[in-house]
Amino acid sequence: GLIGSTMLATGPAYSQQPITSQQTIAIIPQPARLTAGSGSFAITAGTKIYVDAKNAELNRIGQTLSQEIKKAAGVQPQVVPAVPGKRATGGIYLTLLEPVDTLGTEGYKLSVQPTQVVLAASKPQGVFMGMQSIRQLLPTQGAGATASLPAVEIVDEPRYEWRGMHLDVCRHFFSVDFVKKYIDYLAMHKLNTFHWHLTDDQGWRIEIKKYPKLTEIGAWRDGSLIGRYTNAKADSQYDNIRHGGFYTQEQIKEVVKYAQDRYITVVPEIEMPGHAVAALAGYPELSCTGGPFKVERTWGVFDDIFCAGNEQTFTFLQDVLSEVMPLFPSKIIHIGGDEAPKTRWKTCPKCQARIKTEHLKDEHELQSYFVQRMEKFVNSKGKTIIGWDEILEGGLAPNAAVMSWRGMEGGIAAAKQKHNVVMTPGSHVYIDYAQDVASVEPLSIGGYLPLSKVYSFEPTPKDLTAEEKKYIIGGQANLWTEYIGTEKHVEYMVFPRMSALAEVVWTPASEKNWPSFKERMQTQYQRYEAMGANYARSAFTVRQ
Ligand code: TNX
Repeated sequence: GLIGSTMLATGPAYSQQPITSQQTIAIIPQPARLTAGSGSFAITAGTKIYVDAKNAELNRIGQTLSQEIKKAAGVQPQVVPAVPGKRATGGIYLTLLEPVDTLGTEGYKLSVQPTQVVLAASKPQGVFMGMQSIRQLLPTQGAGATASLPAVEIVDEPRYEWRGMHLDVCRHFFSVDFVKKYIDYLAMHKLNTFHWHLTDDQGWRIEIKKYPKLTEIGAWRDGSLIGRYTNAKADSQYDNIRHGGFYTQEQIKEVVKYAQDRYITVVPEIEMPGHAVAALAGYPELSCTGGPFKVERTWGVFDDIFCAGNEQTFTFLQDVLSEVMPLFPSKIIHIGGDEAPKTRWKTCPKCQARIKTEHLKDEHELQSYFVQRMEKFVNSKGKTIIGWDEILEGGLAPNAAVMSWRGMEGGIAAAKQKHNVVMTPGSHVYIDYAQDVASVEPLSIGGYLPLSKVYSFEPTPKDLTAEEKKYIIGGQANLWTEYIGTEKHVEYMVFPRMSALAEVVWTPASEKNWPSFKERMQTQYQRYEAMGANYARSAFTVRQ
């Protein structure tokens, strides 16, 4: 049934190993290559962080490391320019490799010896990733004067280029400060893509100057549904508490800059043609019926979507994207595409006329026409699109990437058609699902998704050819927030599953090891505690 994990029930018993220096090394995600050394590097009041002179990025990374050391060790190392060709004993060196190494954009080498620490990479991104590993070598609680780093040699690089976490800020709104905190969480897990779900039926969350009603009207709803997942509309089922909020373009820029400083790409999602009721509440003329509409107070899939027969729809969406795209340096823009019922299009004269004039077979091809038109526009601005796997129906737009959420099948089909794919199957990485039996967990959607199942996720399907496998660019976990209205609840849902995801998308498959992960998680929990982050203690519960 839903609860029961054969992996947990029949997996090898993990025997306690004797305590060695190796055991104090608990890095998540597990690095590609790691060899424990002997002894340790002592952090003292005199410890300095040396960075390549005049490299602003390395200097910034050095400052971050210095603050992290302060938290763990009580002393705050000074960040100073390195003298070329000279390495002082007792120094922590952050440096770029010359000539550029084979480690790629995000790879790094870290050598911790009793005499010095050297973190080297081809790019500052790599140094940033390595810095996250150094953070995890530090004691989890303030160890004061005795703080040290265990000796270790690491050569590391990520398995996938897209290592994503999604956050739905539409079903419930979350503040700029919390979004930044979420980005910090991604960074410490060496994740590099933040998928920001900005528009949906229950709220439009991004300021668009040309269409002020999107946020004046679309960002607010009169109440939320209390109780189980249902489309029931009885007034008594709503809390009648006005809920909402949105981000100004200035705030969006601030978040994007914050993420950029942490080498995280923010991918905005603007949903079309479905999940559009909040937009239609402000601009009902973009629907097939003309409305009127209210921002939805409940969850689910709604029949009223953008009208594909109406030229105004395309003008509107192009205008919206024209304001959105300059805010996000990301080369890729998410255009949604999921769960768009064809009910209205079937009876809409303009949509039917469009099907005729464009020689389309049916409404699925009409959605494909819709997406292809939007793709052309996005491509003309030098960017590309990604959409949920429904965009395969009726024919994939020529340059579109696919986010496969209804299992892996959509992703497999897209890879075979030579389109890039991000795997986010509900079965393994929908972290809005419960971490234990429903009776002991907060109300949620979707069933049981234990940590072991997230950990067992394999983004690249085995039955693809080597050539097809190249199109699987990564994996992502999604957090939909129908039932998640507080920051603490978001943290509860993402932790510890974010750690499992990190290991899925960063660590080579050969180095993944569930018993080792479980043991390293004991230290990771202490880090969560030190950060004040909420997490599900139920996550390791074994159910059979
Ligand atoms: C399906 S995943 C949706 C979301 C819901 C989610 C709940 C996807 C592309 N669409 O609108 O929030 O299920 O798990």
